[in-house]
Amino acid sequence: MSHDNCLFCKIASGEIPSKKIHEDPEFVAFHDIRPAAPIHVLVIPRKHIATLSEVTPDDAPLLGRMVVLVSKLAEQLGVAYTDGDTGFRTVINTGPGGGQEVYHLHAHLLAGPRPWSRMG
Ligand code: DGP
Repeated sequence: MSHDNCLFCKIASGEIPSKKIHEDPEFVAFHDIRPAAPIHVLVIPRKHIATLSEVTPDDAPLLGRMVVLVSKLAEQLGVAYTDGDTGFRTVINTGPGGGQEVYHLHAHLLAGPRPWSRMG
């Protein structure tokens, strides 16, 4: 499950510290160390999947639950879309062409008053 020398596997296992806001048997969510927005959380599966380009149909239920978790966390953080100007952005960078830096699948959850420094 865990890949040697994968930063986010080590964060998921607790070997490397992070500011976690959620943990369950399948997923971990923690604050991005280099926030691009007032709220910037990363949601990762514990399963090591390097990029979105290598997911298979077998991963569909896991990815579905991951997106539902992003929505639930947005609600907990007080940024769910209800009405007016509320809401958040979800980003999955894939490969060098997509600006991916860490090769363990992760969804960025970004929110808060603009302007944002990156991804904006
Ligand atoms: P991406 O470019 O999509 O691969 O985003 C990787 C993000 O991971 C980037 O926004 C910075 C964040 N990051 C990198 N190293 C660490 C770390 O050690 N801890 C935490 N919390 N975030 C990290």
